[in-house]
Amino acid sequence: YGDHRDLPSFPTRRSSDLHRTPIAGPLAEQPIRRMPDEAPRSHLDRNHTMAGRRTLTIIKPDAFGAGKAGLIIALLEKSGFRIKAARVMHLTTAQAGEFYGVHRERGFFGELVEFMTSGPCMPLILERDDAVATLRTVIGATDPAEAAEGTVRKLYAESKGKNAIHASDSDENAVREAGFFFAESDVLAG
Ligand code: FUP
Repeated sequence: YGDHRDLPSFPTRRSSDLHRTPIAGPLAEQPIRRMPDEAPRSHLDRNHTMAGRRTLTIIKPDAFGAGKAGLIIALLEKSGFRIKAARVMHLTTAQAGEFYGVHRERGFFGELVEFMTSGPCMPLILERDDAVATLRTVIGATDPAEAAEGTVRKLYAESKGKNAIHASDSDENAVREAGFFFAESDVLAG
């Protein structure tokens, strides 16, 4: 997912940290880098920047059905993301198949579509600097058994198939996936 060198590493606890606020998520103690206030940019320039600052996530049917949406959103917000669009919906088989079309030939495709249509889910567009790479860090590895401590999947996923959350894996896919669920008029400006 691009260059990870400037991504924050997971905080580790030291005895000198004991007086500090408990770690609430993988990026909880990391400062949020903000865009400096700048003179207005050209339309193209602004769109380019916004693409890099946005990503698409889905709180999947397992987590949504278990009432974990609020906890997951809290962790995402503590990680510096701001919600630009959100909805709740129950995907049809056709929608889930199209969304995960890249996996159509994989052995797990049928199970994946069945799972994604098993109940309502919650797609959101999220914004912060380095949105795609940062969210991938915050959600953790596809298989929760391999996910780092404090990640969404470590905390809330039960298996590689039922893994609580989706996150776009590139800026290009973020734009495509955001367009799958939201019209431009659904997305907060700014
Ligand atoms: P991720 O980007 O981490 O969501 O993982 P992938 O794009 O590789 O896979 C998409 C979804 O397919 C996963 F979220 C769950 C499902 N999957 C399986 O069920 N089994 C696998 O071996 C790999 C993926």
